[in-house]
Amino acid sequence: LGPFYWADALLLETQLTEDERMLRDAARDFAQNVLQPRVTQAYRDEVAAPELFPLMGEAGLLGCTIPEEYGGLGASYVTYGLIAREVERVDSGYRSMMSVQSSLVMYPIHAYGSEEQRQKYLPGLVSGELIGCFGLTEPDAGSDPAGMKTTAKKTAVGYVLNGSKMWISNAPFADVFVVWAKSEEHGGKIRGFILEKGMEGLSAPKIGGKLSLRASTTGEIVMKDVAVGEDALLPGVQGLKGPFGCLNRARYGIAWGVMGSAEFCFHAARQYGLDRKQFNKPLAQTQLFQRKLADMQTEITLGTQAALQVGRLMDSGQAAPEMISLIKRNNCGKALEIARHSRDMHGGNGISDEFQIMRHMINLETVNTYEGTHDVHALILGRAITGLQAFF
Ligand code: TGC
Ligand code: FAD
Repeated sequence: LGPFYWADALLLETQLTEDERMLRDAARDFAQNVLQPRVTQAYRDEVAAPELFPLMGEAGLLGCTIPEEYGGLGASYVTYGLIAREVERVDSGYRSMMSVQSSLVMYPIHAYGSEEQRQKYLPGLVSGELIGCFGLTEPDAGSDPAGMKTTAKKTAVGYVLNGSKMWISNAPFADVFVVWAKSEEHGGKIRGFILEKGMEGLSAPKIGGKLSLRASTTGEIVMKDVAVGEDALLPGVQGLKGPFGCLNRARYGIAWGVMGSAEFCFHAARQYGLDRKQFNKPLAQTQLFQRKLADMQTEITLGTQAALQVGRLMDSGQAAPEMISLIKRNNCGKALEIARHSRDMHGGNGISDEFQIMRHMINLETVNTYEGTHDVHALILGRAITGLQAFF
């Protein structure tokens, strides 16, 4: 029998290809050298950081699965997941900026867009010269996006959009807005449109007062008679399967990303327990502490293995949306639990931003909610298990 590595209990490392490890290492270097030094202050001050996009682009973090002809790396979904894990090891908000750009903006333009739309937007989005956002959620339509009120009306030369979107990552500084609306022309079916910053009637005010995900900027999208040409319509999809096709990719990335946050919290709790003595012995030498560490290690090991398996299935075209619900839900829930335990294990220091645990913990509250809440994913799985939908 071989040795046991506490930080890689089932030897995930040996299951990755050389290319995957190389791109993962590059992402780790970028995350640790560029993102980590700025995150504490950025979080305190709720700093908007559009300048990070070109840096992420240069480091190959944006749209890595997009084919090379549009500037991407043509990398695997496993690579995309590994990158998300490295970025979220620093902060969920930075991963959010990256995954919205990659899965929610570039993916639909590539999968559903015309060749002109691909040529026009993808290279700039890959390099980070353009910043994108994705507008699905509305003030009165969150878990139930079919209830959206945003409309697109046909005109002689294109469409006019009216409505508002809520809780939209990157919106206040976005150049490209992928927005979903009910199209009258298509019998009220949901269609995707690409809007651009500066269009008359389009604004994206920032949402202030967030106590979570403060290093990522969130806004509304307000559309008042925004007139666009025919070329703004994403021609390749109609219905909710359009936005859900994007969400499949982003949710999968989140399942990896939150494991990065959880690993940060686990490693920090272990080190803190080894360094700090109470009752004349290291905290890590107590049974309660060790049990918590064992639980953390177990959940992270199972969560990353499951994410890797779903990634391999995505790369071979065999992944089902329910598999993604399973890992998004479970990994978010477990990461949140791990962060809460780690916070507790750090005692009073656990509430200080210097130790970073509480920032991860509060971020994970958002990650557990967006892209389908923990309970909504339970209902998606429940429907698949029983054949009965329990949403309404
Ligand atoms: P339902 O009847 O289930 O489906 C309607 C149509 O959509 C198709 N579909 C899917 N297609 C591909 N992938 C999936 N995962 C799909 N799920 C459903 C389905 O086949 C059907 O197609 P068709 O052709 O028959 O019309 O729809 P429903 O209205 O009953 O929906 C139920 C529910 C709860 C599953 C769904 O609405 C849901 O997932 N709600 C959660 C909403 C959500 O995740 N919002 C995310 C907003 S974006 C975001 O949070 C970004 S944060 C990013 C960041 O900052 O990192
Ligand atoms: P609701 O749908 O009102 O849910 C409230 C509670 O009710 C939840 O606990 C939920 O699980 C529960 N619930 C809902 N339906 C049921 C049911 N049928 N049975 C039992 N319980 C139910 N959206 C975008 O489109 N683009 C973005 O870029 C984006 N970024 C975000 C960034 C941040 C920081 C946040 C906080 C959100 C973001 N979102 C974005 C929105 C996010 O996807 C929604 O918040 C999420 O889908 C939940 O919707 P809601 O907030 O309206 O909650």
